[in-house]
Amino acid sequence: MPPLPKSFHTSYPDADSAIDRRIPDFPIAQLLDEDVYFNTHKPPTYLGEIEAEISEFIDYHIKNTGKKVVLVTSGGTTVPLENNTVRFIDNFSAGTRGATSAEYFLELGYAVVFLHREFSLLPYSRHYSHTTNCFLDYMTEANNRVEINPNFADEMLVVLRKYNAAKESNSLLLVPFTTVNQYLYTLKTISGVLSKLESRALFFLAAAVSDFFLPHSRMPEHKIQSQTSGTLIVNLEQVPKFLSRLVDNWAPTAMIVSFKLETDSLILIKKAIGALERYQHQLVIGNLLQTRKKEVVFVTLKDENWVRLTEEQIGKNVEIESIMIPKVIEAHDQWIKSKQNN
Ligand code: 9Z3
Repeated sequence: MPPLPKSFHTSYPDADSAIDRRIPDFPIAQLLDEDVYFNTHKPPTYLGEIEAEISEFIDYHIKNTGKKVVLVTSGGTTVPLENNTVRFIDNFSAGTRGATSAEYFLELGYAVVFLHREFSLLPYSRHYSHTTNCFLDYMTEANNRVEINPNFADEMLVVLRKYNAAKESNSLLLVPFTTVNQYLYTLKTISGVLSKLESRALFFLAAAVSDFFLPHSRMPEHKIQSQTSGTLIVNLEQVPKFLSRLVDNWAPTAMIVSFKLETDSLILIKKAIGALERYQHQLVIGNLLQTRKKEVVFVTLKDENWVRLTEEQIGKNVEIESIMIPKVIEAHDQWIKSKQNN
């Protein structure tokens, strides 16, 4: 696995551009909102670097392994309120769904581009990085040397072997984002490269993406001062619906799976069907915030299928992604076949 690009961090605000009055104001909803968005928001400065990495990764797999490739998106996007960002709005997601799913895709033979919120959970390291333990709790001292605590060693060996297999086969590429702007530009760029694989590309969009954002033209350069206004009223715009661009233009022959997150069980299926009708993609996986680790629902325009862990599976710490991902792969294989028959 190549290391994270070292020359930048997505969590640092872009102080150079501050407020730039040459960028036209963000107009209220109109046709082709996505194009307006890209015309009025600058790409992250490191985008070219990421594009080169992804192209190299995809070309490697086209030439050497013939693996199917999945883009897994993971974690929440931020919406900065200031250009030199002190305050921002965040979306809920620890990155568990994405990081866990990536591991099962890798195990089942996919190459994985992991587009994730920087510092959220990562495949393999997730087993150790965000637990309540300090990482030193996994160590012990024996004969003046540091060793792995025997209580964790067996499980760690299993994880280590899978991690090494992914690394040695160059099957995992980590790509970070922090803000919704970085996410959207990077998604667009990756889609362009992945579209080369046509139906053998799969999009698994588990990231929790902001629905609202503060257009660049209205963003103050410096920290908002509390003395001046007393109250803070923030007027946000809707993030344009990028899924339709992805389905229609960026990667029109890839299979696209999106997630629908709700907290009210009464509207989950309706919202999932609404998304399928609107974007015409292949599959929506619905989940409720409260039960997302125990049950999800696969929704297509033909049917809905619940995947639920049994009490016994929950007791044995079975991860729901170990059941979900083989089903997604089955659907992807059918998608590939249907495209070959066309
Ligand atoms: C999800 O629904 C993910 O499964 C979760 C995973 C964010 C719930 P965790 O990272 O949580 O395991 O803690 N992701 C999609 C959320 C989302 O923003 N969906 C949009 C929507 O529901 C469509 S892109 O409208």
